[in-house]
Amino acid sequence: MAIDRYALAKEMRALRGLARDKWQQDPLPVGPAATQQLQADIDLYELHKNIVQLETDGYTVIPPGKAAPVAIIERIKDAMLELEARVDTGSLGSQSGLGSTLFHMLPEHEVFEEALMAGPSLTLVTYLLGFRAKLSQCTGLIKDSGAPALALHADHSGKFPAPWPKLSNYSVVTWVLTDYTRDNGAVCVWPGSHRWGKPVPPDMVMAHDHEEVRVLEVPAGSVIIWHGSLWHGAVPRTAEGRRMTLVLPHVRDPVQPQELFWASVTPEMIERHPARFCTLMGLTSAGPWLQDGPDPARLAMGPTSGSQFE
Ligand SMILES: O=C(O)CCC(=O)C(=O)O
Ligand SMILES: [Fe+2]
Repeated sequence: MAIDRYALAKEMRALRGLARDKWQQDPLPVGPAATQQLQADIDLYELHKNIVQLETDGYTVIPPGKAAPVAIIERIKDAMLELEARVDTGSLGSQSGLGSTLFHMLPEHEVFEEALMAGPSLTLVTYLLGFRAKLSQCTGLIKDSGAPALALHADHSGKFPAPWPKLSNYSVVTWVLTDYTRDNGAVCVWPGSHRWGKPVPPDMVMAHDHEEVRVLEVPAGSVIIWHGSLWHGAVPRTAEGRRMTLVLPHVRDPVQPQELFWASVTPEMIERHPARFCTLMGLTSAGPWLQDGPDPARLAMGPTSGSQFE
């Protein structure tokens, strides 16, 4: 049976109405005001070195305790393990390079909202994708001992045709939940590759040992963020035990997110966060729409001046 499009439009209108009310108290900036607000946030959280590293290397790491108190890490892990026990991840295969994968976790536990809204990481999302960035996935990765390498790739691959523009359109925020070492199957990156604007050539996808590839040996609690054109992957997990990771990819305003957050967000979730949460959920973007078409009030919330930080 088809989805009732009139009922769906009505439900979306109600949620978007809540988003519009939030926004009226606390609108997101456009034009020079967006740049000024971003600069103020970078100063507030002392992220200047991270911004330089995003420009030069295409990725950066926020140390444990800076994005959120370290206690959040155990709470995220507990929520993921509880979900893993409840959800069937078997078909996805824990022996793939991504590990067993828990999709669309946001509505399952409030701790994921806390991670999403952490000021320092969200500021780096703004730097890469603008204030109107939307959450694209809230996904958990669990890799067991013996998990193979994840092939080198850029996250823009398979989404946007190359040559890719200078700006990122898709950026992953990675919450490292267990220590990353080479034996533990850490993420690895090719610093500076984000400037080439092209996919990893087929003969390089398993070049994890190339001298330019850097294994990110960082402790649990670190938060990594990268530009969508950055070449990265993961080395195999040879150590005992499990590697756990929360990945929060984000997209720019006009890009379609991979997970349907507008379909699972609740009025209670909207109520407990600032207006920006509604934008992350896709509730202030012009689309998607049904027979009701784009609401002019929502069009007015969109990016207007062409600034990369809107
Ligand atoms: O944590 C990993 O193994 C890398 C996952 C990845 O490539 C990504 O999140 O874009
Ligand atoms: Fe990736």
